[in-house]
Amino acid sequence: MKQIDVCLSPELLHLFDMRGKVVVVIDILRATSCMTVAMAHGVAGIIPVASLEECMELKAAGYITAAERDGKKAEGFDIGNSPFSYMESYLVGQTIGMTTTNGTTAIARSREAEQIIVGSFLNLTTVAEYLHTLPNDVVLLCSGWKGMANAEDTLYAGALVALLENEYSFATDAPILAKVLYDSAKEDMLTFLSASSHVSRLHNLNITEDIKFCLTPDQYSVIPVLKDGVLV
Ligand code: 3SL
Repeated sequence: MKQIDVCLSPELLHLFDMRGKVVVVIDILRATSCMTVAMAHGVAGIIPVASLEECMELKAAGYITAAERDGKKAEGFDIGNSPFSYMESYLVGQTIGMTTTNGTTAIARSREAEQIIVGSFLNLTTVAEYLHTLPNDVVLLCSGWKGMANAEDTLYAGALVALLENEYSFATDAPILAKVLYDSAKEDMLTFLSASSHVSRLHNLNITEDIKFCLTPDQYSVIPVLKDGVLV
């Protein structure tokens, strides 16, 4: 039987053997939601990089760039981290360089995995169906916030575990924790998350519509997959 595990923060990644695994990188608010939207709306590719410096190099090389730090658009770049920014027609067919506080760093730290894909509520069922077709063990990597676990990424990991639990054995107790969280929150995730740290942070930036949208399941049937350093 295939195994599934949940890594609650990239800081725990050194405890995981990623070889041969498929990693689902999760940053519900908002990096992996933005990546899903971008690919669904016709962006050709996203080059995820961990640092602002690497992203600036991509800008200098002619790419459109997206950069977020602490929830805000970083100065000197073209796009911030709202999913609605990625629905614009001028981005169709473009490749975007992207850096965010936690999401792109989580991708960079997953490089040893056999395959890296991007998950969000927006493509939840498509991700579950895709994993179902693969023989690999799976690690659900929650990007968290600056090394700490967070509620929204763990919630999404629990939603995936709920869809996959009949086909996988649990490698550790983390999938159980994530699923229990999801079961207690699934009827009203927005209310459940209202006391969470990142939702409070984003509310202070007036980003309520982003939060609601990022918690909406199954809006798209695309899965960004990392190939040669580019999400396509
Ligand atoms: O941490 C990240 O990668 C971002 O998604 C954070 S934010 O939602 O843009 O604040």
